[in-house]
Amino acid sequence: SITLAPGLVYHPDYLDRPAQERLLQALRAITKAAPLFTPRMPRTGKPFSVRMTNCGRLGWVSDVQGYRYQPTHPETGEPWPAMPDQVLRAWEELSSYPHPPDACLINFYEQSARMGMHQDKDEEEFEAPVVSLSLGDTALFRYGGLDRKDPTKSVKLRSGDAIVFGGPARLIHHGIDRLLPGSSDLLPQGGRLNLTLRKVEKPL
Ligand code: MD3
Ligand code: FE
Repeated sequence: SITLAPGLVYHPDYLDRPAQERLLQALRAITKAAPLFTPRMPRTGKPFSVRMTNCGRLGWVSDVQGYRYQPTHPETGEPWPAMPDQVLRAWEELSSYPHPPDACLINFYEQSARMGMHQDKDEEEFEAPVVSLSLGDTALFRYGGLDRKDPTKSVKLRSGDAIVFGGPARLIHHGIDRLLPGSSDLLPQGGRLNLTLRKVEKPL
């Protein structure tokens, strides 16, 4: 693994190809039970270009009312599917955090999708890191500092890569500038899936 900044640890090729294929199969079952939805910006209702779903006890959603974690899918009203064992094992191996994650947000990027620079601060427990797993096309990931104006760096996130943001990196600004089309043959139709594993609530 490579430490890119204090608290920011990059694990290139964390999942080998068979592990990526197993995770993709698990995600197909999850999106069947909990279909991808199009989140909307608070107040304006402007749609995100990324579609999302979740697994685990809590899921992140965004609509005109705001950002929040909730136990049910915003369109079906059903509880989120369970987190696959493979995902729980990745958290145990990468997080150095002594409790299981509450939430796994699954982001799906089509070729033209982007995610603007933001901080992840809808959680209560900032002592837990966020663990990200990437599948499919390579993404150009940008990260900066705690201040929106801090200088930024870019790293390519490839299929099978993991990246962990903890400690002093937990609240940095970050986003996805673009995908590199045709960079992976994992997804038959192209595009990218990203999983972010989080502890949302303070442990008892
Ligand atoms: C840095 N997702 O879901 S993953 C997000 O590729 C999100 O879909 C991007 O940003 C994606 O909120 C980036 C890498 C990542 C995830 C969480 C972080 C970087 C982070 C939390 C804190 C700091
Ligand atoms: Fe984020």
